[in-house]
Amino acid sequence: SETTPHWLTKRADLSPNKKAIEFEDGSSITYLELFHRSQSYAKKLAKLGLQKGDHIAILSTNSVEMIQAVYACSYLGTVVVLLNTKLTLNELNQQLLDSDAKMIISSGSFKSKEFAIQQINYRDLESVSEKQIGITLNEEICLDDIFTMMYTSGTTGFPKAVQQTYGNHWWSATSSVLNLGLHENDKWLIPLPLFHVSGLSTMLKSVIYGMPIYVLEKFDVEKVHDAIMNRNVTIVSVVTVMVQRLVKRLGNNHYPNCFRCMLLGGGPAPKSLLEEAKKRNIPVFQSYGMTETSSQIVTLTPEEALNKIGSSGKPLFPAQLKIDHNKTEPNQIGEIMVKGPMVTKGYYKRTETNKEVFENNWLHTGDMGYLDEQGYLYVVDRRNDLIISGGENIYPSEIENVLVQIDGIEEAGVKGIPNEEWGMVPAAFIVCSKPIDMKVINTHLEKYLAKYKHPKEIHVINELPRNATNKLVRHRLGK
Ligand code: S0N
Ligand code: AMP
Ligand code: MG
Ligand code: MG
Ligand code: MG
Repeated sequence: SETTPHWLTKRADLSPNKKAIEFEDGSSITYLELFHRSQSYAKKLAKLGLQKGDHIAILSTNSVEMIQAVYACSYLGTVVVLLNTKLTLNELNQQLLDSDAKMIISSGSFKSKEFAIQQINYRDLESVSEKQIGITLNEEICLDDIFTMMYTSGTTGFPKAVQQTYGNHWWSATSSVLNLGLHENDKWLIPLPLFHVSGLSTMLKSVIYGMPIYVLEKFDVEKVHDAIMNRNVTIVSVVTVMVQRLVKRLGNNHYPNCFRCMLLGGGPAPKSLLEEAKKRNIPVFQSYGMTETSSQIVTLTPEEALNKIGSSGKPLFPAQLKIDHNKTEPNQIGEIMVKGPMVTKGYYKRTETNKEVFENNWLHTGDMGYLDEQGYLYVVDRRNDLIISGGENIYPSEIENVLVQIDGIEEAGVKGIPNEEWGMVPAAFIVCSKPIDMKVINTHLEKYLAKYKHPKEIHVINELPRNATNKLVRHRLGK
């Protein structure tokens, strides 16, 4: 299969002293430093017995150590499993076991947890000796090899790991730059988590483009506002709730002219918000993409960003998009299907699902949309039952399954309801065989579900709406 020189090695050779990453405290590191640190981590991981093909999980908010750990894995040829820091221990253990991870690397704040597999934190790793191991680190990257895995609910069912190859990430980075271009002064801000492809893809762009990134540990409206106003950031990736907070923070002020792109993805955006942004000259570029497409696959062009409000744009240069099989007429709604070298080869260990969602290399996204006369995509609806809250996915059946574990809850149905802050949030409807204390429910939810998945409303009802085949009809809940 096709190989390239290792991206970070190449970049450290081409631009050794160029700034690679800038942090909140004003510190920064160069590509050469990032290269040395990542190679050092790789040797330490090898010393701990990890080797090519092994799966290594990373649980961390954004940090230089996290970035080094990801690149270290690429030097060893180990697959990186990126874990969402908001998940409970139970959810994390499910993913650790499902992903066949051999070890979990975390920041210190996640140390005391009882993980199902061996854990090491950055501090421990620092103290491992990297001497006398006699391993050779990868000098090349094999584009077909799996680099990362991230859990997402996909079109149906429970979280499953999307496998992203080096080639997927490579094509994602190059596709993006063919659309947005690369300006000499570009600096891309990452307020999004590196455990999502939204954040990770920007981290990879830094090395592939030779473009500095400014990395926040986590989103903070003041810090993002300050970065755009005062730190010469030219591009930032965001989800809708962040645009809302930023627009509010901006007030009647204006962003500097060098700020050229607010790349919006990860979910729908209300038209009123996009219009508000346009009025204030905020260069919001709406995009459409998913974990399965290794970030944006459809994006508005710089020329159209403020003229095609509501549209997500056209497929990026190497990508194709169609609506269903036979919806060739414009403005007809159908399922969005995508194809291209940034699209995943499939979910880890989900042979059956993979057969269902791929058709001749076209991916069924589960999202509904249409193309206008000029071929611009409009996404009209989320895939069946999926709730996107503040850019995080919530799958109703996951919550339903946790609720029915509670003694006295016989049946549960969950659906998304609109929410001004988060877009959509889950509401639960339960059928009980005895009175239940809300405290009991909350304690149970705390243990098994990340906070953002907790239903914002819980209604006790007599029976769940079902169809003729006894299947739960979620959209009829509460009606
Ligand atoms: C929006 C974020 C930052 C909100 O978190 P915040 O403000 O830090 O909250 P906390 O202080 O941690 O908690 C306060 C309370 O709020 C609850 N809460 C937190 N998050 C959520 C949520 N999402 N929904 C509902 N509630 C939430 C907490 O539980 C807490 O509650 P209380 O007070 O009761 O204890 C954070 O959610 C965030 O970072 N979201 C974004 C995640 C993300 O990156 N999503 C994108 C995933 N998709 C992709 O990666 C594919 C698309 C893509 O690649 C892309 C996406 C965007 C932009 C560009 C691209 C691209 O193509 O490159
Ligand atoms: P994720 O599942 O976290 O990878 O997020 C991808 C999902 O977010 C997609 O499958 C869509 O359901 C949703 N999404 C992404 N972009 C848009 C958009 N422009 N409009 C509406 N929904 C979107
Ligand atoms: Mg998904
Ligand atoms: Mg947070
Ligand atoms: Mg999402």
